[in-house]
Amino acid sequence: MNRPLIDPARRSVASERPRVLVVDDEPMVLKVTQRILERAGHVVVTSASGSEALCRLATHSFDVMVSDIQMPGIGGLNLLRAVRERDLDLPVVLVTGDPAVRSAAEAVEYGAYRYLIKPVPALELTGVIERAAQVCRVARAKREYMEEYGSGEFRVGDRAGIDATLERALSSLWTAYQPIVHARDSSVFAYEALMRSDEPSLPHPGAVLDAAERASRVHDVGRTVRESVLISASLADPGWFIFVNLHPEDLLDPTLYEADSAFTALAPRLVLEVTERASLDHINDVKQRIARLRELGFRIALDDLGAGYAGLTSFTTLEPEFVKLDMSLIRGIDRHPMKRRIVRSMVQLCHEMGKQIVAEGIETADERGTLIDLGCDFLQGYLIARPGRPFPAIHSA
Ligand code: G
Ligand code: MN
Repeated sequence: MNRPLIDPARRSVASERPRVLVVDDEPMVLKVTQRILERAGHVVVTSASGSEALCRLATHSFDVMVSDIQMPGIGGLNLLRAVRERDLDLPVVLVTGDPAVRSAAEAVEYGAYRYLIKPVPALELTGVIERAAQVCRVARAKREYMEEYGSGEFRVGDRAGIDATLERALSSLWTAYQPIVHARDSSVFAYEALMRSDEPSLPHPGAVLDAAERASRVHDVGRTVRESVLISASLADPGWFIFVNLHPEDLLDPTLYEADSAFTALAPRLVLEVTERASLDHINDVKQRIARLRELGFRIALDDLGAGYAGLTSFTTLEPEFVKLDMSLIRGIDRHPMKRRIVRSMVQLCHEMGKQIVAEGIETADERGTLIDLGCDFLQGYLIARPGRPFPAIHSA
C-alpha cells in the first residue's frame, strides 16, 4: 500500500484511516459491522460490552464509536454519557433494533452523532461513519488550536458539557441525613445534611463540587442544597439541630445573608459547617461574614479538624461553636496512643474555650468507647447510623 508522504503532524488530521470502535453484545452483528467497515477502509476495534468499550477508550484513541443501545450491563446510552465525561469530540453513532422516542431523546441530549435503526444498510453505515470521522478530526483540530491559542472563555464545548452534566446533577440533587448523637446517652442531638445526586457521572459530592467549580456555579449547588434542607427540615423534630455543609465559596453568596429568607428563618436550628480542608484565604472579609451569619442566628462548626495542614488558622478565624474531628483521627483511635493524645488535647482546648466536640466517622464500638472516655460531646458515624432519606433512625447502642 502506498501511503502519500506528508508532514507527520498533519497526517492524523488528513490521511490516516479512521479508527472505529464498534460495540455490540451480539457477536454476529459485531462481525458483520467489522467486515463492512474494514472493506470501506476503516480500522476497526470491537467490544462485546459497554464495560469492555470503556477499557478500550481509556487506552486507545478512536475517531468514531458505533454502539448498540440495548446491551446487558452498561447500555449504549450510559456508555455515551460516560464518553461525554471525558471526550466531547468523539462522535457516537447509536444503533438500535428497537427504536423508541425516549432513547432517541436521550441520545440527542447526550450528544449522539446519529441514531440508526437496525438493520443498517452497509452503504448508509459507511457513509455515516465517514462523515462522523471527518467531524471528529475537525473538532479535535479546532480544540487543539483553541487550547494552544484560545482564552478560557472560548472553550465553549467543554463548558456546554459541564453545564449539561451539572444541570442534571442539580435537578436530581437531594440531601441524605446522618444523626449526630449525645455521647452521654445516645439520644439524637442533630442530623447532618449530606448532598447526594442521582447523576451517575458525578457519583459523589466531591465530583458535583468539582464540576460546579469548573463551571463557576458553586453558588447554584449551595442554593440547591439549602432548598433541599428547607424541605426536609419541615419533617424534622424541632428539637434537632441540622448541620449543613458550606463550600468556602458559599460564604461569598449574598443570598446566604438575606435576613428575610426562609433559610435564615431556620437559623436558630442550623449549624453551618465550614471545612478545614480548604483554605479561607481567598474569601474577603471572612471574619465579618462569619460574624454576620452569627447575627442572623446561625451557629458555626469547623468540619474535618485534623485533615488540613493549615495548623489552626480556620479555628481562630471561625471561632466555631462546634468542632468536628476528622475521620482520619477517629479511625482505630482505640489502638493508636498518638491519636488519643491529639484528641485528648483538642477536647481540652475546645472545652476551655466553650466549644463542643463532635467525633465523626465512628465505625466500631471500640472507637466509640474510646471517644466517650476522651470526653467528646457528640458522636456520628456508620456505627450509629448511615446517612439516609430523612431521617434515619439510630442503631441501638
Ligand atoms: O466532609 P464531611 O465530614 O462533611 O463528610 C462526611 C462524609 O463521610 C459523608 O459523605 C458521609 O457519607 C461519610 N461518612 C459518614 N459516617 C461515616 C463513617 O462512619 N465511615 C466512613 N468511612 N464514612 C462516613
Ligand atoms: Mn460535614
